[in-house]
Amino acid sequence: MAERMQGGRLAARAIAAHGVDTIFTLSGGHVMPIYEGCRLEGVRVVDVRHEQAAAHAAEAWGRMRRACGVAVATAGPGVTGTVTAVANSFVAQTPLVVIGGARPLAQAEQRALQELGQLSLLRPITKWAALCTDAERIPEFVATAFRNALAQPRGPVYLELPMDVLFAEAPAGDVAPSRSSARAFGDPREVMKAAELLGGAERPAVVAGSGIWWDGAWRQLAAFAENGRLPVFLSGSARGALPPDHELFFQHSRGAALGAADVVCVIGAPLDFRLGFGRFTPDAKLVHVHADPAELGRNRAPDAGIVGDCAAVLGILADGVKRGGAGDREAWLARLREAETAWWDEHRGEIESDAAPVHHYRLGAELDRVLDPGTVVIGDGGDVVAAVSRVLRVHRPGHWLDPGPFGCLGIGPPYALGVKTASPTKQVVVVAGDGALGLNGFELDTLARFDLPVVVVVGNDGAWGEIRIPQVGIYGAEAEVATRLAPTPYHRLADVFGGHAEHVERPAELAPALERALAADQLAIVNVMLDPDAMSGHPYRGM
Ligand SMILES: Cc1ncc(C[n+]2csc(CCOP(=O)(O)OP(=O)(O)O)c2C)c(N)n1
Ligand SMILES: [Mg+2]
Repeated sequence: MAERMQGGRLAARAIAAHGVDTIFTLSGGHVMPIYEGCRLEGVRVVDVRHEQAAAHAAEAWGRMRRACGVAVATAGPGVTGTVTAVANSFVAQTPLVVIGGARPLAQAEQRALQELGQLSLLRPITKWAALCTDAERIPEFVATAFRNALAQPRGPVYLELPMDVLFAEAPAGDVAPSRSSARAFGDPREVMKAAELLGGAERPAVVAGSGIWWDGAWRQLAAFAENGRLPVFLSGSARGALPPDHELFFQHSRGAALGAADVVCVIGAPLDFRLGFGRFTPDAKLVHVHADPAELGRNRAPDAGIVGDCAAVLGILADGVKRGGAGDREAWLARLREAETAWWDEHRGEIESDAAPVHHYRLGAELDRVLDPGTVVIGDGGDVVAAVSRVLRVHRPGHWLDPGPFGCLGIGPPYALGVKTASPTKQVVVVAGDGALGLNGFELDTLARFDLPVVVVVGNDGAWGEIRIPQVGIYGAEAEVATRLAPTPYHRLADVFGGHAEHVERPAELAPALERALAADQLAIVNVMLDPDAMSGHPYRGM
């Protein structure tokens, strides 16, 4: 006879069986048996201050491990609190399992405490949402949840475990994960077409997105680029997939490249607003590699459309572009390198600016100088993140995290929590706008409480800068409505939560302050006073 145990423990065992050693939650009576199950099964429970943060942290835990994290939210306001984070992962196509508590099934439709039709709320922003009504089937439902979250295209799922199901006892059955590791290699005809197009191109450009990280394809990407002598632009989690000093890595000449390319190859990224909805040169041929067939043809029909895993497809294409023989690319590569140099020359004054308050680009340059190449940097904010991301070099894939296509401010401290829990030995730095910090700033308490040494650099322009600057540009200086903040001394939050504090007003103070913060071996908050008008006239992406 199999041992009998509570549903909560069955859930915890199944979670652990999927390689998840930490869950993120905010407590509630409806989900209490899961905590006891985690205690007995050796799963760490990290409790946060808002359910949104639990789901963001679980998503980031997964991003760091290239796996799927778990958040547990109690019934009603617990589950509704996760909605923004679930939507963020839905839009970014990242895996996430959210387990929601619910009033006992026996009280359904009786106006029980915290009762709400949660499934129908979560369904439009998840790949899969289901209710388990039988404790014995919890392991099977957990396995189905993971399978759906991790299947391509990846995404968030929601599993509802009502209170009486979690408290009920059932025999402990098999909890092994039930998933296939099969990879899609792409339609051979399309792969061949892609190799021919790229092999024959005079002015190719490759844009590689987060799929490179998720599919573990950075080596294949490098071989593909090197064999075909293809210039590569990286976005999202793919940043760092080629090291910054790689001769085929380009960052600031993307507009020039997409404006003049004869073949554009987009891998592991959708043709969304970040790629101008695919409206680059009309004459260019498009090779598009994506795991989701519905993405091929969105905004622009591909000339070669490949549904597949980035590592599998690039592994074949790396040989294909070699056989196709790379035409003479050197003039094209030199032209892009010139555009690259021109960008740095144009911005050198800002990057080296000694002005106080600090210029956003100078902050980025000082971070680049001080940070170890193995640091994970999380960008959470508007202009400050845009500026830092243009100047800071990323050395390893998966080491730059930002809100992504949902543009979700507030991911900073929760992502840090997820990343630091997934990879405790990593140095983790959050670059947060003073505005963005407010959304989940109370997770600084969680970071301190769990003794997680993260450095939070607050870019303090006393404003929602990315909105204020165009607002003033459109409506005039008197029209600053809802976009000003106070010059708050955010470093003093360390007095409340515990941790190391730094306050920076001048560029020369930046490097020593950052170094002290990095060496502090505890939560450190570095409040950097930025020039609120420094980013006027810079390209704008926020509306
Ligand atoms: C949750 C959320 N609310 C609002 C916005 C709109 N928004 C985009 S950028 C921005 C300003 C960000 O201000 P801050 O974090 O201080 O960075 P700054 O631009 O000042 O450097 C806002 C409000 C958003 N993207 N996400
Ligand atoms: Mg700001």
